[in-house]
Amino acid sequence: MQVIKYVFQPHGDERGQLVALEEGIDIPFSIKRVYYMYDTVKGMVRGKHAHKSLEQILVCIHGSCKILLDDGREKKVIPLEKPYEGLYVPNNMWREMYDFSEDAVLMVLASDFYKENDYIRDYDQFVSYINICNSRR
Ligand code: T46
Repeated sequence: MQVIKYVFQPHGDERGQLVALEEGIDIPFSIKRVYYMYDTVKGMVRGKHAHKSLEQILVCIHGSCKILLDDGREKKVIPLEKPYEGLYVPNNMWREMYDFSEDAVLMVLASDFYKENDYIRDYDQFVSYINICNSRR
C-alpha cells in the first residue's frame, strides 16, 4: 500500500506560522467540504468505514492522533502529529482514527459533499466490494 503524506509549506515569520492549502496546488482534488473533530473522548475510535468515491486529506491541526489505513490486503498506521502534515486517504480505503490527544483537532478536506450512500460501514462488505472492484480491473 502506498501511503501519501503531504508536508505543506508553512509561511513562518516572527509572528508565527501560517499554512495555506489551495486546490490543484497543495490538494489534488476540488475541495467541496471541510469538517473537523475535536473533544474526542479518550480511548474512542472514530471512522471504521470506507468510501466508494470520496477522497480526503486529514490534517491534525492541533494535538495528535493515529490513522489506521486498510486496503483489504494490508494495514498501515500513520501518526499525525504536525499541523503541516496531510494524509491522503483515497476511496476504497478502510480508515480508523484513534489515540487522539486531549487537545486534538482533526481537520478533513473532502472531495465531495456529505453523502451517506458513499459509505461502506461493514468490514466484510468492504472486503467483498474491493474484491469486486479489483476483479473488474
Ligand atoms: C471519514 C472520517 C475521517 C455530517 O452531517 N456531515 C459531515 O460532513 C460529516 C463528516 C458527518 N456528519 C454527521 C454524520 C454523523 O451523524 O456527523 C456525525 C458523525 O459522523 P461520522 O460518524 O461519520 O464521523 P467519523 O469521525 O466516524 O467519520 C468522519 C467522516 O464521516 C468520514 O467520511 O472519512 O471522518
